[in-house]
Amino acid sequence: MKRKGVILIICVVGFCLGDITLADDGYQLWLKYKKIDDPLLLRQYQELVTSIVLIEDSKTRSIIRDELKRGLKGLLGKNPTFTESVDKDGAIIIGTGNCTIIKNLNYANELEPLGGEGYFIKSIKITGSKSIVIAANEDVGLLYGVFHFLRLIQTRQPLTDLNIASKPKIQYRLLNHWDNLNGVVERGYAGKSLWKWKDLPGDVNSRYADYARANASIGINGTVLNNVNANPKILTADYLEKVAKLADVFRPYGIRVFLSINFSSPNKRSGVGELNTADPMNPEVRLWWKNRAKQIYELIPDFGGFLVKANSEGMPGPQDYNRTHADGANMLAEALAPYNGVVMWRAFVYDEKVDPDRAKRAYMEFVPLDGKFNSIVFVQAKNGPIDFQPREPVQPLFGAMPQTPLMPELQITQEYLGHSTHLVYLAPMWKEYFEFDTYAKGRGSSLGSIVDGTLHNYRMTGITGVANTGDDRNWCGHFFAQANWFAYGRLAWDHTLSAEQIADDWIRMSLSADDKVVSTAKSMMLGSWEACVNYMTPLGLHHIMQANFHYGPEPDYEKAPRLDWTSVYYHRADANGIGFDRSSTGSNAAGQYFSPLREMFDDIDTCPEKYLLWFHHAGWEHKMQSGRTLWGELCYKYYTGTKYVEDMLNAWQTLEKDIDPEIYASVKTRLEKQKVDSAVWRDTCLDYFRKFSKTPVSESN
Ligand code: BDP
Repeated sequence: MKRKGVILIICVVGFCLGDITLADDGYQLWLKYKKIDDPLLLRQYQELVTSIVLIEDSKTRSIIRDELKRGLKGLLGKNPTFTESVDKDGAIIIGTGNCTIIKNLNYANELEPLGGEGYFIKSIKITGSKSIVIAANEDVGLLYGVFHFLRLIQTRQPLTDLNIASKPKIQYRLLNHWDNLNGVVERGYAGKSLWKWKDLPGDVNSRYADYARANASIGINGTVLNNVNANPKILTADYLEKVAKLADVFRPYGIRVFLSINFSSPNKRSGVGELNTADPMNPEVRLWWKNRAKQIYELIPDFGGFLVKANSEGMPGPQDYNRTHADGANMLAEALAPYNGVVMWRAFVYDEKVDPDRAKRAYMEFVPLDGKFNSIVFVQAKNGPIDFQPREPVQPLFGAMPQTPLMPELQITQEYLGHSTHLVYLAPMWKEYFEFDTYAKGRGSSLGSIVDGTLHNYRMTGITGVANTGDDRNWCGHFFAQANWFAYGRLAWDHTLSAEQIADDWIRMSLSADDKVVSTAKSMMLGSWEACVNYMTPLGLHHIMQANFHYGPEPDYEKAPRLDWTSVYYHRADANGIGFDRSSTGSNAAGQYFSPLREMFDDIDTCPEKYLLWFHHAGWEHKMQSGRTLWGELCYKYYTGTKYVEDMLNAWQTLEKDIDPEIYASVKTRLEKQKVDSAVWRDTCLDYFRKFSKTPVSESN
């Protein structure tokens, strides 16, 4: 009896003492601040960081102070001391140009080009003491600088000879939440909405601040709270009061709130307005929007603006009144103009009447409107011409609207990439888009240079990502999906960062800094997108997804006869071959690109194979660069994709002893499912296409 008691006590103590033994539920994302386990490095850091000089006179600075306390206590195992003067080595001096110490250091010239959000981090000597200065023009720049500084320690970077200056390449770096007011997240795979509308404005969930903090740590500065398929109710007084509460929480983190609006809100049929129309040319409608804007800004002085899905997938819009997208957007711009808000008008339109080829429609509707939008209107276009497919060529609108700031919409939530079940690291995909050369002004006209405004000198710049967050404890469902949120923020700040660098940082911050773990997890992540393309839609195939659900494959038109635009419409497999002819002999979507891209895509022999079946209906015997036939290559790609998933699972299993057990187990379960489901993808597609190719599936070559 006695012995049993002793054993029990030891177990309890063991559980309580070691953070290591407590499972990691993923809530802390990449802000875990686990103690540096290399004693030598720990000592070096402890010597270089002894005290903090920070005058605290704003909410943002209190946040900075708390973050430093939490970060340094965690990483270095010691509470930093806060002081007002520098008298020994190891002071971290944090301040804007107005702070006396920074002023005395004569940094005005260096601060000036950093703008409101930029910062620098420098190693300096003050009166003989080794110090580090984090300086910025605004408090929010300090917050970003402090997160960068903590990241240096989290990722085990040297803290000597620092000379870092950073500012965002893109001005508006937003998340779009496709969250409905009833709590259901459209295309959400991580639980319900984070916004507890029923409880607001009275009950302000502590998670709101955690959300803002996570975003600030990666430089996201705005959030559209509600679904683009907008419920008009969001503009009622009740909801605006709730929105204002969220805005109050987010403000000190540098995050502005935006709303998706329903274009017919002024119409009484929407249940919100009192008019008989929503025609953008009607003076009463225009006044309605102006009054609503005034009401919003009274509650939320820094409100960011409106996002609009109009005349798309059944949503109302100006075309209902024979007006153009520009008419609609400009009316809203007129209402927001007095207040420093913007309109983000989506170009996700694909009206069948415009052209039989869906891929061409947005370009055809929007290019003629270039130059017709008010100066505070963004046109927000998805990265590809169809719809967040595993791989698409860039939407040809980019480059073709030099007078209109185009804002790309990326999708962080994996609607078409295996939901939150598949491990798919999206940074390599986004990099492919940013680096895609549109040739809009000759060679070197990358998408990145359009988005950051350098190519066309845009008057404002922006980017958005459809969020993958929900109220699951770990925010994103799949642990690795957190990496996509992280990567989106980092790339929105600086699209020239490499996918590898971002993965490296994320793993060290979120999982482990152990070399083996870092290299194994990184190699899993880096090839995971290409693998997903291969087992879902290789060689330019697209949209062969189960109708609506968009998870599994659905290549057979017979199974989805209601939807004339799915499946067969896209893959067009027949006895001769497979693929959508978008060359000059077909829909000529290739003709929407700039030369020499259009010629390159148009010619089956020069079209990059990754886009082959996007632009061409290629024969089953078509010779591929590998020497295989198209059919052989298709089989090869599908098998390569599924093989990669098996390899990921095996690689993950080698980490069992090195990482947190809860993360290990949850990822393993998902990888096992991904293995099964990717094989279903492969087999369903190959079985189906085999009916046309009339050639057996070959696994080996
Ligand atoms: C599609 C989604 C749908 C969205 C739509 C959009 O399936 O849920 O409402 O895009 O972006 O990809 O408006």
